[in-house]
Amino acid sequence: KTVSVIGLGYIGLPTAAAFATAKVNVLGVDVNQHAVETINQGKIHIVEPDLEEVVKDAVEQGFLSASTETQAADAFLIAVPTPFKGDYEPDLKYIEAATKALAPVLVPGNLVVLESTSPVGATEQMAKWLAEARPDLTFPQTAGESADINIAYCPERVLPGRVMIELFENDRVVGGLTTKCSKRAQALYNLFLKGECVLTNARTAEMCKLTENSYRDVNIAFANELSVICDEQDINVWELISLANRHPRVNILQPGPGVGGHCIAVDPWFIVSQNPLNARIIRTAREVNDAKPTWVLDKVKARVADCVAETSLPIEKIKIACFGLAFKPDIDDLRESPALHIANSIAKWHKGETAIVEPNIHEVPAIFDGKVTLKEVQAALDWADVVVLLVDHKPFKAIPREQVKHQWIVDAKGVWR
Ligand code: SAJ
Repeated sequence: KTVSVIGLGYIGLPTAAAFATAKVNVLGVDVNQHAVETINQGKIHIVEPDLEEVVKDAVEQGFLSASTETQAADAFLIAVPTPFKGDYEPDLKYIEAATKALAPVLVPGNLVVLESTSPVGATEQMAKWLAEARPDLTFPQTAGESADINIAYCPERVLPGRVMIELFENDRVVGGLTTKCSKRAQALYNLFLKGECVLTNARTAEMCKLTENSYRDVNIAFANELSVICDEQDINVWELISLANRHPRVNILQPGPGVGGHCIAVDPWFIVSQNPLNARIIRTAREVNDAKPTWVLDKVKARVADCVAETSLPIEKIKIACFGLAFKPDIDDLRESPALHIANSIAKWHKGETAIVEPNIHEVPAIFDGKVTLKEVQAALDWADVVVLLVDHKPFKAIPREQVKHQWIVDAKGVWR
């Protein structure tokens, strides 16, 4: 049996590696020549703990190889990006391109599984594209259970940083266009899955993925809204939440500088764009979370103004240190990071010096245009007048509160409260 994984990014590559650990022959396909060459050398082009070892072993043992060309296989998994186009509308162009590249190599008996986060109906659309490209084959939408080709949707739900654990252990939802499609996809994932593979239809599986990330977004928005309310009311929101969470049926998440990453800030819009009138809480949650970085930035400006007023120093002499750039704690991933965005806005706005502290990187990111310096934790604390905590990285949490003697603090994560 051969499985072809189309799209070798944050989801596709770990999934390809997972199949290879089950001694399945995996052909990875990606349009990125560099990624393909890197993988064929047993290396990886993304950052994810424990992935490189698994890819190296899989390539050395001959179970995994990569190519820019789609080739024949028994099953195909599509894990390409689904970005926005225009006004938060999902863009299926990469799914369409992958589908069109795959259509010519399809043979009766093949299974095609879509993994990309998708709006409801995307799997049916993919099946339509395949049927148009291959009128000589039969598909589930017209041939039902007797179709030549089986088609299903199976979203991933792994947490970046824990992918090589969660990929095996999490339960998965599989939604086929027919029952046989679901069962074949289930049998495929069961080759490596330790969690349970639960069956439904394609539309429910698509909505399930969007629902999971919207649920988290709405709950983070609740925490972020509370943080703004508590600031006005002179209440420590972190103390408040820890007290409220002592109620047996209350479990509030943590406020922060905003919501980053590539999923939680994106997927709810897929629901909103398909249901503009009904998705009211989901839309508002997105707006609340998206507004948080500007709120934090305004707090920083206010603290700097206080510092100017109280020290009588000109603003050019005020030194600001921003702690944390990553989109969440203890990772080096800066993509779609509210902390990075806030630090960059501070550096652009501030007339004096700005420093950044990010223990998980070694160079100042290009986005800062040379306007900041990268400092060590203690050096930055000793140097700065105003400190801004944006990410609750472990090394920041380890600093005793007495060491942060600064009078002007903006703490978006409640670490130095
Ligand atoms: N955040 C808060 N407060 C919290 C929790 C998170 O502000 O209490 C922020 C984080 O700092 C970060 C953002 O939310 O900026 C998202 O972080 P996350 O850890 O909640 O999620 P991701 O984006 O790393 O991964 C999510 C996961 N989804 C859910 O937990 C429902 C993961 O399981 C999905 O597979 C992933 O999205 C995805 O790829 O869809």
